[in-house]
Amino acid sequence: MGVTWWWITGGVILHLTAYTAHQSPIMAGSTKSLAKGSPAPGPVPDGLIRAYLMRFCPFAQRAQLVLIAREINYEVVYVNTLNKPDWFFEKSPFGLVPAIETSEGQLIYESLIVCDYLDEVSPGKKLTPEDPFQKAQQRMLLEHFFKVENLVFKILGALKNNADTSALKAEFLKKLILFDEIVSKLNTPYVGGSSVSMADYMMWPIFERFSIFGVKDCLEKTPHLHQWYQLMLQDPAVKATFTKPEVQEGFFKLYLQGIPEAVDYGI
Ligand SMILES: N[C@@H](CCC(=O)N[C@@H](CS)C(=O)NCC(=O)O)C(=O)O
Repeated sequence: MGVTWWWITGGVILHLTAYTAHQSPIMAGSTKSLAKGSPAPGPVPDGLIRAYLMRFCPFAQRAQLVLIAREINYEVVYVNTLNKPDWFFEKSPFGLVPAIETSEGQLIYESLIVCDYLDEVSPGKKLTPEDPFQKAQQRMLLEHFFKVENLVFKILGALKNNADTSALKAEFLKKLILFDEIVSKLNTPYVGGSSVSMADYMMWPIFERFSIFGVKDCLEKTPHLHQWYQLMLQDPAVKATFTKPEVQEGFFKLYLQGIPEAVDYGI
């Protein structure tokens, strides 16, 4: 049986699972990410899923939210995405986190695909509705959300280039207000109904980062999303993966300067 610890390091919470029979070698207990030159991790112990993550990556957080919400036994290998080890491309061909690996050596990458896989293989109540129409509704809602997400990444691009972000932020607010109207018509506390579901978790990591993109105040103009945001803050998986804004900001400052150590900020 596995033993699970929760470690809180500089506001970053690590969920590490060690097996008495299969104590993971360097990675699972490692607090720093693996960078270029570091040896490839060994095989994944039986009964575990290994998640290749980066602490501050919103896409990686999606995977971690699902791993936690679905109570999956997993270990984490943190990868330095700013200075990647060569072997990482064998795990994730695009060189992106998240990716997961099973003890049979199956590899799955791209956050939405990873999350669907994790939800499908785990026993118990699924995060994605079984009903085809409800499932389609969640997917359509996410398509609307991606318009908001795309603008966040445009703002990120502008910040990287030291460009003015005011026009992009104004466009972002417009899109967020439109999205708020869509969410208001759902008339449910979570976007998929009365309990948290896959779409909520796919959206959350971007909302958690609103402050680093300088758009957190937009939530004051989007009451339904603001209410949803407050509700999501109470969710156990969100609480377990939450990174304080000041820690996010510390990472982000270094990240914008292209400093590879950014990914280990706070530890
Ligand atoms: N579409 C991918 C995006 C993942 C992604 O962009 N991850 C970033 C970290 S937040 C990464 O690994 N970047 C490394 C790189 O761009 O080389 C997904 O949804 O999983």
